[in-house]
Amino acid sequence: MITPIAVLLLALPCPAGAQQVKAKLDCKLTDTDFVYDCRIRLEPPNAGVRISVDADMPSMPMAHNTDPVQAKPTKVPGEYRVQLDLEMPGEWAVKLHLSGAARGVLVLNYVFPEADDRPR
Ligand SMILES: [Cu+2]
Repeated sequence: MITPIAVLLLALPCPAGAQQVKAKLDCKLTDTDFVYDCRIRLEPPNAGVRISVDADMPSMPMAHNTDPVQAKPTKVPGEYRVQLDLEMPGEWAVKLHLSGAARGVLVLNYVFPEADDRPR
């Protein structure tokens, strides 16, 4: 069982509406090993936010380097989908680079399940 983790936005230099943005992440393994379908939920569901996603492993600094992927907004306000192609399961630090209506970087530590945990 994977528990989504929410972490505060690190830097929001916005004097007018210094608002905290949080994110939840929920990922499922696809039929392809190490490829995960992820859902991101922003709270509050701010319109006009773009999210670019990359990830690395805290336990293996510099060992991995994923290319940034743009998350796609769904019809649900504040919800985005992104497919992450990781090189191994385990704990990754997923970085959400926010731009547009909210700016900053959210870092979410998330444990990605192994293929054995795939529902059948
Ligand atoms: Cu690794």
